[in-house]
Amino acid sequence: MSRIEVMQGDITTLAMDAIVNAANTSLMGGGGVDGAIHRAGGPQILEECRKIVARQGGCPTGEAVITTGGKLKARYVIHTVGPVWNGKAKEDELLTRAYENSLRVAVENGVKTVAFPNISTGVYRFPKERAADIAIGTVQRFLEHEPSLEKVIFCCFDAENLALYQARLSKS
Ligand code: AR6
Repeated sequence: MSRIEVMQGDITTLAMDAIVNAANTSLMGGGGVDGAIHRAGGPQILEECRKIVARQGGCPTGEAVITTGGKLKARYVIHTVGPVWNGKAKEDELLTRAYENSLRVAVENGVKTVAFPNISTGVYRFPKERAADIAIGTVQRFLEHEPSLEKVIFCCFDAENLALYQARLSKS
């Protein structure tokens, strides 16, 4: 059975070991899924983000950091920063690294189940098809050599992303 699943819904409601946040380099919150996670998880998440910022000065694009899930059902939030789409080749690489580093941080913290939003496909305008190919390919490659991860869910918010993920995952 595949360890990868796709669903449509609000990632803040999921009872996973960790959910991933599509944050920005400041780690100080924002709109979209970032705003939803901080609202639902409460101030403890921002408090931990502030400590990370004090320690390392934010989170560079393509990197990932972890905090408590606060009031969420998820135990942890893994904050990653996807690239802003400008049509340059390095943005594919940065999106790949955002997924890889989120998975690496998950494994380092004993996470067995993790849900991803469709990173960079909102405000950051990364083309959805291209982002879906990168997200699925990166997670599949990572899982090949990482048996400790039991489940990875792509939590799509919009119907367009859901259809793209379903089409790709039904073929693989
Ligand atoms: N659950 C799951 N997915 C969601 C939710 C939700 N509750 N809300 C939105 N999405 P975006 P980005 C989807 O814009 O493009 C923030 O201001 C949304 O439909 O949240 O990486 C940050 O602070 C889209 O498919 O993130 C950054 O400044 C996906 O989540 C900036 O936006 C990502 O859209 C990051 O931009």
